[in-house]
Amino acid sequence: SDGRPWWRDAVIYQVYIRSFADGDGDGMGDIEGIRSKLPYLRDLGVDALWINPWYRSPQADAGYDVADFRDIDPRFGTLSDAEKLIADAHEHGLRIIPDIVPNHTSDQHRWFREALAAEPGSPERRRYIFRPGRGAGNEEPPNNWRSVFGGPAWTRVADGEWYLHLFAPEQPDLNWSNPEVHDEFADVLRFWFDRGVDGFRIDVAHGLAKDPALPDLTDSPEERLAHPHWDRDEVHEIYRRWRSIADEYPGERKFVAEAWAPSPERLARYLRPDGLHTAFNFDFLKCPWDPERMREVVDATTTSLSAVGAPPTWVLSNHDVPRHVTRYGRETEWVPHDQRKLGEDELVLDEPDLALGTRRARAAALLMLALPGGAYVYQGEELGLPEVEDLPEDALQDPMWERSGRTERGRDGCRVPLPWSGSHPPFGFGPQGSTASWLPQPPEWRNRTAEAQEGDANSTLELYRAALRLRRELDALGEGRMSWMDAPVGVLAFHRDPGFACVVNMSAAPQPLPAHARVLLASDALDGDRLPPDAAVWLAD
Ligand code: TEU
Repeated sequence: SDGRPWWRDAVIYQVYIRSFADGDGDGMGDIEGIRSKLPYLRDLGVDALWINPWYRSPQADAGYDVADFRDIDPRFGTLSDAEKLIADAHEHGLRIIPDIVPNHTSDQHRWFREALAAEPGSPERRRYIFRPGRGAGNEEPPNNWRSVFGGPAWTRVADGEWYLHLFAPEQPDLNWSNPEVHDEFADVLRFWFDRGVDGFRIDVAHGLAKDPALPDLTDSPEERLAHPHWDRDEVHEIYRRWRSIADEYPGERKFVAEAWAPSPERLARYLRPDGLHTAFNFDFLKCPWDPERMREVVDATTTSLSAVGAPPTWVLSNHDVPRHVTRYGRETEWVPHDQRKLGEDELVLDEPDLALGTRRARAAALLMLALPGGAYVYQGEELGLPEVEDLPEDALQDPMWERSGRTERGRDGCRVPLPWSGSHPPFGFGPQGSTASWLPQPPEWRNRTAEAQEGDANSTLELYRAALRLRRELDALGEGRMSWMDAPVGVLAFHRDPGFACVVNMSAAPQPLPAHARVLLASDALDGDRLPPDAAVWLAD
């Protein structure tokens, strides 16, 4: 590399800790499991691991309800296990980026227990957002805000006050107009930077600031850009302080924001030399398999982010959305449940064509890894895993299932424990002899284990390995300039300097490849010298 910061084009692998690998046989992944797979991750060729919340937590929302930001949940290990993992990962050339959850705590956090025990108006209550209710006897919530998981965003406590929770009632929102909250998180960041972490993924980065007047939501067009609790101006002040803390440390520590911004321009506001380094590009994730829209997303992303000097990122899946093998195998476009228009509450889903979805997912991997900037790989996407859509109802654990009144099955289908080896569940998820896995795995995953794919040149695992190897070798795939090439309708083709091209065929017919180009890697067998539909190639040109 030419001395540019590592995070500008890093490939970051998302470890959903409870479903990655189970070191102690309790059916839930843990730090020891991650440690045992470091050679696998190094051989895959990623640069860093983002690890979902590992803090002490009652697990009401799979760890996004944090009871102690300075300790590890006993289900996952101990603080010294985490320190050992950070050191071992660094030995393997892998950086570690834990999740941080600043929008809310667990209702079991010391602060919230103190708030409940204290008087209305007390300093303990002012760490959260407590308000009297409406109506003569306080019996109505203070406003009409809704929880992302369904139901009102307010819960009433014994003395009649209500507290705000944009997510589950077990996740009370912190009050970011209180300086004590700022100081606490500054200290938590230092706690982990001192222990060697290379950055943080910031949960709900767009949600921390609330309009102090707590006005009702009106669904008016103005509200989109001046929303009472999403993407408000005040959040940027918070991240300026966080950036200055990160910059106190050597080694380019970095932040990635989980911010669902209404436009790429609004997303760019998080990304400044004195703000955050990167943010997930959810426009790319949400884009259906459509060449015009895909090209628009790539253009809008690169234009608005280069205007602020930030690298784009590309992400296809994570632990909150249906896996993209399944999304791309459907006619119906996937829309996040809280972004559906009124009356569209329930998506009517067609049966996915998983063979089609798999071909597209492989092509999408080559597209994503050839674009300028950084990329995220969600655990299991390198194995080509589809969404598990037939989990039995009594196995579902996502709070969204109950909170939505059982209308949203929730996010468990993308969180099923990984299949590593063997011919039947739990597919080597735990240690020798263990039969436990916190969600059941489909028996047909026997063909998708890491073991079954290793060494099979046609497997998705080997496609990812080959792509990541080339990405490290080719200068063009760092910050090499990108330019679109002329291409037939339905084909995305772009050049990266020097001497590299990527062609993605999103049309229904086989397409000729540019003359004189040498194929470096293909997501599918070529049809003579033509690129079949739903396939992509990397070329030396
Ligand atoms: O997700 C945030 C989240 O779900 C919303 O902010 C977002 O608006 C919506 O999904 C998009 O339509 C994060 C975590 O990734 C998730 O797992 C947690 O449940 C949630 O925060 C609460 O901490």
